[in-house]
Amino acid sequence: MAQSDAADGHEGLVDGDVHHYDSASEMPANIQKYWHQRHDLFSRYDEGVRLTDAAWFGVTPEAVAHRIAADIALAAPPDAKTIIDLFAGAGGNTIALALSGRWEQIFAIERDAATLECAKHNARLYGVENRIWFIHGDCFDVVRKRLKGVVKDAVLFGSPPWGGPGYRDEEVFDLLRMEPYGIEALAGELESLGRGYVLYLPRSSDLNQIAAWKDRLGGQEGKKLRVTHYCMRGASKALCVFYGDFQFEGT
Ligand code: MGP
Repeated sequence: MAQSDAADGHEGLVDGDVHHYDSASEMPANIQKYWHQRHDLFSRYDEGVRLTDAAWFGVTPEAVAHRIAADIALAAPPDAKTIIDLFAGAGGNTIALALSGRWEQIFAIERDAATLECAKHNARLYGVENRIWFIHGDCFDVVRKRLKGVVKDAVLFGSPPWGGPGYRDEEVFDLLRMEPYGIEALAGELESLGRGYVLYLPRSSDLNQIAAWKDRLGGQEGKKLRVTHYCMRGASKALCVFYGDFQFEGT
């Protein structure tokens, strides 16, 4: 599919910062390593999936996004009807949450306008655009102001920026150093907002920091906190921590 505009020197350019690349050689060098993962990230990539260059780093692979969406659907309080994707990015998680069919209302918040355009476009490709309310803005502002009326009964999903792929340099990742929101800042912003929170964090995250956060965001009273590694081809891609009002089989 030719969606490139080589004439102005930006191959793969759709509009502004939005791209659909047709080959690795069109991509900036720092993201070329993701070219071979494109069908893991979006199985329908070849149909015209769009991404900003920055979004490639943080997309949840489609199979992982589906598994997370299924796990949230099962464990969420049965009367919770709304889910809010706080950092929607190019839409990987939001699309999977919509395809799960579990939610009456899905909000997808993204503060970068070009990335939000990608999410909308990709949701359209996957046939779920009309099931998602896309909101441009800072997620904490949006949940406190525009979504004030719904957030208290909602489940919040967050796949925040981790500060780039450099997180891999540390054996145990210090969640205080996530950028731009460290775990303390996230906790402060989210505290007491929703029914439950699911956070997608580096596979090497410091579990002591995750546990320490439990008191502020709510763990299941007297129970262990649920942390799930999501793997592909036998290796963890990332982990999710479930805070708040979730029920898991056997717990
Ligand atoms: P990765 O560490 O860049 O590894 O991302 P990669 O290249 O997929 O290869 P691997 O074989 O070492 O796993 C691993 C996963 O982490 C990606 O699939 C993304 O889902 C996720 N991820 C990576 N980064 C840098 C971010 C980020 O900043 N934010 C979020 N939310 N997810 C990220």
